[in-house]
Amino acid sequence: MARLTILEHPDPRLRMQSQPVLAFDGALARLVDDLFETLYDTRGIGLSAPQAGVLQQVVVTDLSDDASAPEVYVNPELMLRSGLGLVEESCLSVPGVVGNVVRAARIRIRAQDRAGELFERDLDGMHAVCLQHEIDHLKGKLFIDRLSIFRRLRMRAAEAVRSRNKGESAARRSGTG
Ligand code: GNR
Ligand code: NI
Repeated sequence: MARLTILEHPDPRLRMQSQPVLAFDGALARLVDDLFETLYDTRGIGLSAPQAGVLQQVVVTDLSDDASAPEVYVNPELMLRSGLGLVEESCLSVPGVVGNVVRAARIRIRAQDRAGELFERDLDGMHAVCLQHEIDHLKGKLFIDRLSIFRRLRMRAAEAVRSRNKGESAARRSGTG
């Protein structure tokens, strides 16, 4: 097993569409194991393959606090959604940012397990939030895209200041400032 490096925003790979898994082979088993090792290492509740730079539709979750509830979702699809809820989210690929996101309160997921067996599962609470967040990753979407327009404008302003400061200190170092 190996701990994978998690890509961080604004890495362009986080914006790409992940491809369906076609082969349920040893390579997939290794990827799933590595995603779990990385998930437990970072103490997250869910992790998607594209966050590790692997553009395949693979998600792992564990919402227990003692690593006792590992779940694998290969090629997950949202079948039903109902209700709405507002939950504060964070993302391993967007360190230092938290924000409230509106999500469906209850969902039905259809997915395959690591052996390729198809299953359906109804989820609610944090489980439902987590799966919606991970399926977004498979589509190149991040939770910051779902924050309020006010919040996103404020983040963009802060990012502009940061990159300007970075440019100024680089210019100072190179003597062109
Ligand atoms: O660890 C995580 N916590 C979390 C909290 C609220 C909503 C979603 C999440 S998922 C996140 C890990 C992550 O970034 N998965 O993609
Ligand atoms: Ni995330």
